[in-house]
Amino acid sequence: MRILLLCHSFNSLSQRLFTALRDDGHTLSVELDIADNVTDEAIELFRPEVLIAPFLKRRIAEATWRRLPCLIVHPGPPGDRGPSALDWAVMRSRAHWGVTVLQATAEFDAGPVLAHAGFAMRPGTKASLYRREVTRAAVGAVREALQRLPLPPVEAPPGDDGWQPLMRQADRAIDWRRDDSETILRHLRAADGFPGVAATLFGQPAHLFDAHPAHAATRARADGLGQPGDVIARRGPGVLVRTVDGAVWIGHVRRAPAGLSGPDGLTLKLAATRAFAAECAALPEWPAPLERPADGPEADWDELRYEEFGPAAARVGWLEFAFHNGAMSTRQCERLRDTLRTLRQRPTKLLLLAGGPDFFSNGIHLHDIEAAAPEMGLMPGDCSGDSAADASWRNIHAMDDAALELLTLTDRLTIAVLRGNAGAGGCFLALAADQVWAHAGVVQNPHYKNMGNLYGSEYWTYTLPKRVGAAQAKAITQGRLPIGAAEARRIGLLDAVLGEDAAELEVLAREQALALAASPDLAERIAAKAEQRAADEAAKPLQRYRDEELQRMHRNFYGFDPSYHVARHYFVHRKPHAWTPRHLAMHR
Ligand code: COA
Ligand code: THG
Repeated sequence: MRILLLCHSFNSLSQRLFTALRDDGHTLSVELDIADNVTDEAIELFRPEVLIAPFLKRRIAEATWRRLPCLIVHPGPPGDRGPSALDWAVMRSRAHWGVTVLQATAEFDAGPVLAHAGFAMRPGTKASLYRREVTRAAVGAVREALQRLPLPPVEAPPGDDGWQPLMRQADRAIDWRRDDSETILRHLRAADGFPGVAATLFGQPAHLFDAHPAHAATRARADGLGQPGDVIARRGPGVLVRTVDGAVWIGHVRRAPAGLSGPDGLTLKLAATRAFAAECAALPEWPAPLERPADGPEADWDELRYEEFGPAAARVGWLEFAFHNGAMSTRQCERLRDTLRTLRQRPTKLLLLAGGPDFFSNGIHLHDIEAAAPEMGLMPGDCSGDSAADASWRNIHAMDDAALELLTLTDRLTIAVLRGNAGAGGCFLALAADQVWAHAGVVQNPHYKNMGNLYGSEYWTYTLPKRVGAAQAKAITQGRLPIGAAEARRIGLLDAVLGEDAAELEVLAREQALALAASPDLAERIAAKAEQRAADEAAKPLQRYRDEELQRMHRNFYGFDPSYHVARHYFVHRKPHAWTPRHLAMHR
């Protein structure tokens, strides 16, 4: 079928559907929801048989939904309607939730239901549930809905939720003096990644994000310190806030209204320890041990976590780096690099790099970089050559240093395990490992050009052509399109697709890693890897790849063309697109 995706932005769900439906053999094109006449024009040009709206905030015009079937993907079960579906589900601690594919009619989300799929809820953030459970269910439901076309709509179980209004900050409010940790966590999870919960921190207004429970040891240590609402310690990006019954970690905040403010009057989302740097200076650092279990009494929250398993002769290391939104600031890159250095001492045969549960990595931290730019006036390009360029330069070097640790770890095998999506530099960080494994739902964007024509770094000019060949490397980087797991496997960007989601992948990756670490030819494989690396180094040193890439990046950051600075500004402030990028609007 010819399918037009109409979306507010080409977000993760839209990208997943785009890759899945193309895999199924459909012909896809994308139009961003800019104006009704632009949508009309897209329909004229592309002549789709069906329009799918995976992520749409505006009403589809009557002339459009009368002209062709328009399928709305709603992140709620049949009968549920409204713009804050998942927020309410998390807030109300619903045990099960779902996704509905319905036909657009005059009333929001009230049209005939074509398909729906359910899932068990998990104590994660709204954004995490959206990227994992909702997205997986949506792919299934959309496929089912397409098979039903042009049949009459299916019978759906009558929903009892009905219309739910837009959730307001008043609905999200927390009271440090009254609410227990569970309530605070629930409210913050329902508001994460957007819009956060308006509250106070250090007695100052801020929107809070990225909350995590304090585990047993931390709670014991916090006992008796400060009053509910007081910040008592710091760790990584986050601060520890006392609650009436313990404490919670707050990883990220948007301060208001002082400092650099975006169009919505709030500052950028930054690590709490950065946004409140002055206030945090006096706080004690309460580190968590790097090596610790994921759950149980010894579990604890931090960005990095390491564990080992397997017999002494076939030991496997598992390193997680759960950086919020997969964005890696200079500080985070340095922490990863230092951790990789210490792990060289471990007697492992295999090191698995498991990234975060929602994202593997999205490369350099664009919000952190933007925060280095002075307040920008009418000309966003004015900031080229200022401290945002310096911050970018430092971040790229730190990212390269982390990739280099992997590339030069030649006395064991390394495997990137993609539990979530990867973008830009994050994809090439994965390619610095010997193998890349992912589950079927992982979408990668292994290119840089969408961010103001960045040239790219992370030794991609070494790793990408080596893996996929020069022609395919060119097609990927010029094409700028998201690549699903199946296609990535076909073209050699992935070595294995294990399981349907992150949970299945985690189990299968551990099994396969143990088998690989115990395989009789492992020593041979490691020797071959070291030899290959030495031969590659002799042919062209890694430093030269790095220098050549950085020469181009220097031009992107400091040169005459401000495209990168403009694109970054638009990205971090979520400014709406004025037109659909041409690599997506294929009909144009
Ligand atoms: N730096 C800072 N923040 C980033 C980021 C980065 N590199 N990549 C993603 N994010 C943030 C987004 O701002 C957004 O923030 P929010 O929680 O406030 O909403 C969140 O992560 C999710 O991003 P979003 O674009 O909504 O997710 P998605 O899954 O729909 O799309 C990408 C994923 C990778 C296509 C998109 O995030 C992207 O283009 N990222 C930039 C990649 C890049 O150019 N990196 C720099 C070059 S190395
Ligand atoms: N029929 C038609 N068009 C549609 C839908 C439909 N467009 C997309 C829409 N479904 C997806 N669902 C919703 C449901 C409610 C709202 C938006 C999208 C909504 N919006 C508020 C408004 O427009 O005033 C504002 C919400 C906000 O600010 O985020 O209530 O079924 N034809």
